[in-house]
Amino acid sequence: MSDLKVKLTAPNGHTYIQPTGLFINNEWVPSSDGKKITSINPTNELEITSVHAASPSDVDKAVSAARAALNTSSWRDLPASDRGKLLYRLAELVEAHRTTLATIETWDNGKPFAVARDEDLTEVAETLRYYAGWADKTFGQVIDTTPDKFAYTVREPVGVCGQIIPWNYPLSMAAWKLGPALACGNTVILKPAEQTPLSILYFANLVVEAGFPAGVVNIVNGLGRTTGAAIASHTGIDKIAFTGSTATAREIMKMAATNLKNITLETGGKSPLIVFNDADLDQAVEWAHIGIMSNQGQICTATSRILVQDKIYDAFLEKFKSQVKNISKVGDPFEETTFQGPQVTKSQYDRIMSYVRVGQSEGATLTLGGRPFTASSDKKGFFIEPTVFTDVSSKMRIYQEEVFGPFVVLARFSTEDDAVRMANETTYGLGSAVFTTDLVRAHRVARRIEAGMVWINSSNDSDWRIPFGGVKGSGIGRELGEEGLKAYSQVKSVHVNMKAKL
Ligand code: TXE
Repeated sequence: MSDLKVKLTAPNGHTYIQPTGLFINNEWVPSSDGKKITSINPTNELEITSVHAASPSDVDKAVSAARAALNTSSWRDLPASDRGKLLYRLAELVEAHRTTLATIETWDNGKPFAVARDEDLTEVAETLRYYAGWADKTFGQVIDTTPDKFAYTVREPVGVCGQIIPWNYPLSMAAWKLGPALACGNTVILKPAEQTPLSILYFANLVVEAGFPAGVVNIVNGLGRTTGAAIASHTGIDKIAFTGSTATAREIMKMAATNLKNITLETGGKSPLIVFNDADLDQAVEWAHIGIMSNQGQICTATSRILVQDKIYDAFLEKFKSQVKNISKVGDPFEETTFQGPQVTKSQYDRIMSYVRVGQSEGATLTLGGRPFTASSDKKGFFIEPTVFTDVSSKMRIYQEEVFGPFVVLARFSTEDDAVRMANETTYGLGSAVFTTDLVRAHRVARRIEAGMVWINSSNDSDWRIPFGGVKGSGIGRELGEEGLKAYSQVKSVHVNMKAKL
């Protein structure tokens, strides 16, 4: 087998061929400088395999391929309905390869296999299908002005799009970005996160099988500061879509300024979940648990601050603690009953553990967890006990900063105004949740919260048909839904003068 693919057997016994090269122009190629990145299994800390890492000159090649594809008739002149058919076929192939894709995702990322298979992969296929449907439904308007004149608008692709994605939902993040970009006729250079480079390379084979012309989708692994920076600053790229940390988003904005790239950014959050006295307590507890402990707490919209009204605070805390103890089964992600696998990397694990120390030094009460979890006799793997801090105030770092783990803080409030003030006391503005049985209050509070998304009586409900994104330090622009198309097409106005003479 060449250096560009390798036969692997995952811990669940599933054997498959893993591509390891750079995917440029529908071909597998090695990196020009021979550099590679190694992928580690977070469950046992063993190496899975290494993949090629793109140098700036490899990024140049990917940009040339994407630019050429943008201007070839097999893509440029492809009827929009046929673009939709390609996306639809890709969605079907994802379904057909669901087990392999979910296996790779769990092996590389550590998320429970049942979740990868049933939730992530469903989302990938449905997102691609959803945008397949939009491909021939994005068109302009006719605008009448005077009897002699009118104008029409045309929705054109933005061009070559650089897409930089994180490791918490590798395939879903790819689908969120590829779906609207391809539906609108763009070409793409996608950079997966260096922590989870594998599943998207397997997905690339499906792009070829679906029939996408060469150069339309290019996938280049590599480190953020080299490959990512080469994409963000490349003057041959017209748009950057990024999901990741706010700090990196700031760097990307600066680099994207080189040629005034169109940008969309989805960054972190410290989303509040507010529980009022009149809430259905059991429901609030269940959703609060899902909202922070799912996906090992590695969700940008995780409702990581729980604000509970005075009268029910004690009852809520007791029920929440027992929910965490009973439901958050930590362990081998390939076991069907596991709720929480390992954190994705040692550095994320260390970061979360450091926040445990921060919380303690700030005087908050460590009510549950806060320790490494031992999943196997060799004590390997980046496992953490689900962690709950109480007696937290808004001045504390653990109230303000994104931890990105199974780590939640609880605080109490008295009035609705207090709740809204405390919810908004953050530089972030991504998600938020409100639990109440008072319909009027639910909608009133939803409007007052500074966030891109509000869940009434749920948390972290995400759906490909509904716009997703943040305000304040949580990002710029929206993904998913019809709104998500706006980031990937631009409007040209054509003025028509029908008057024969001036
Ligand atoms: O993120 P980075 P990291 C948050 C979360 C997490 C923290 C750090 O709080 O603990 O960020 O995670 C690429 N130019 N989120 O370090 O660095 C990088 O290669 C261009 C929230 O993993 O932002 C990867 O592909 N690209 C988040 C992507 O950016 C660069 C999900 C994300 O990495 C780059 C992940 C550079 N200079 C982390 N530096 C969410 N919103 O869901 C890095 N990258």
